[in-house]
Amino acid sequence: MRAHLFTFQAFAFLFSVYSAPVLDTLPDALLNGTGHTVGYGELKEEWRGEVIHLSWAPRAFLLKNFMTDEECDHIIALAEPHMIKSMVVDNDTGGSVPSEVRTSSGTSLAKGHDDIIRRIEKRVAQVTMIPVGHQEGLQILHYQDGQKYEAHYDFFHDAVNAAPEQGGQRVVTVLMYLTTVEEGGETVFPNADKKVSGDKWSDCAKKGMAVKATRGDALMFYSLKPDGSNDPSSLHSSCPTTQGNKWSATKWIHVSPVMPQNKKAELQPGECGDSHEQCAEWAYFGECEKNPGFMASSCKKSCKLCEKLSS
Ligand SMILES: O=C(O)CCC(=O)C(=O)O
Repeated sequence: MRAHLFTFQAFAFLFSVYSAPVLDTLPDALLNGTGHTVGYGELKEEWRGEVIHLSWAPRAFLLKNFMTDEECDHIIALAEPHMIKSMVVDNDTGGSVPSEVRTSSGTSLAKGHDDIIRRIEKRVAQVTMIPVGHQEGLQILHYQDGQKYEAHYDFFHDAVNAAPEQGGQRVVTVLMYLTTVEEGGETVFPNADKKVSGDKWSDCAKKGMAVKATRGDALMFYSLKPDGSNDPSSLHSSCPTTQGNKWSATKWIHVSPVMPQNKKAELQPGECGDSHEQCAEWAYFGECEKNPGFMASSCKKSCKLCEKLSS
């Protein structure tokens, strides 16, 4: 497989060239849910790693050393006590159903779960150039003893999940590898415009363009084409993990903000807290300083005003 190396800055430039039609059709993608534009600079670049271009069909990039060992261990430790057999989306109802298509176990973590998760979410926003508000929570998967995830698309086939009020269609996926797999466990794209070959790949991986699960790396690929239509070349699967353990964490990013806008949180009378569910995210993006009037009345907890008010 031919790979091209980029620094993140070069990649950002390329992305702006290749993805211009997507952004033209997605003006909401530039809003963070507060009416403020989230520019590249505003996300305060922190990750400057190596980006390896994998293919254009699907549009896929490998982000080397995207996460630290501590971050990988932290996610596994949070997820491990809650792992259950994985479910898949039922195309007719939009609900979750158990399936032999995905034999791994999994769980999910709420967005903004803690400081470490927020830092990772911010990094995902930086590399995708789409604000955190467009991300779903983290999905964590664990595969062992030949467990796999058969070929599927990340874009939705049903109108329920792709509803505009839920953020619309998924546009891009960032799949983070939390462990290095000894044998198998590759993510493979059987409809890609190229195939891997050679002894280091499993037979399953050789069916298409594949990526080895390597701790700390992240695979970023697009489910939609630049014109916004579903990309059939984004079909992908997780090959059976035949030796070792595979832990992965997936971020799905939508064309519009996922969180319900202006959703009120329940506060007891006299309680000092946040009265919007988005307060933590707004605070993270600096709204306590940029928009102090609104934030001091609606997001006291996230702006750390409760301590001051009680003293
Ligand atoms: O774990 C993998 O390699 C694939 C995961 C996946 O396909 C997904 O989360 O949609």
